[in-house]
Amino acid sequence: MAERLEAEARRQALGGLPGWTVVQGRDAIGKTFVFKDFNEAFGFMARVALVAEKMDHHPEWRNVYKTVEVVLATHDAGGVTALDIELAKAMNAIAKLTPG
Ligand code: H2B
Repeated sequence: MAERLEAEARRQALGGLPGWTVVQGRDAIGKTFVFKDFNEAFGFMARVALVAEKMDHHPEWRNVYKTVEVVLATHDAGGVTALDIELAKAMNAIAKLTPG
């Protein structure tokens, strides 16, 4: 099972992840993605869902119109692991591919 990242390792990993921050009150990271419209937001979610399923690592997220609020944590480990960093990187890459 993936190990929880220590605070310093997590801080360092977040340095390479534009827009991602530590979530207040729990061991998790988060980012709010804002797209052009609902179509772009949902397209992003659909692409991410395929990656998440392949990784067997799934986001906590909430969509309101063109905004997608994402929280990543590894539930089995009770905190942030390398899997969350990997999924966050994939999300940033997919968001860049999404026009708008
Ligand atoms: N997603 C996340 N974010 N954390 C997990 O610990 C996790 C998961 N565990 N997706 C996976 C599924 C596990 O429940 C299955 C059985 O592999």
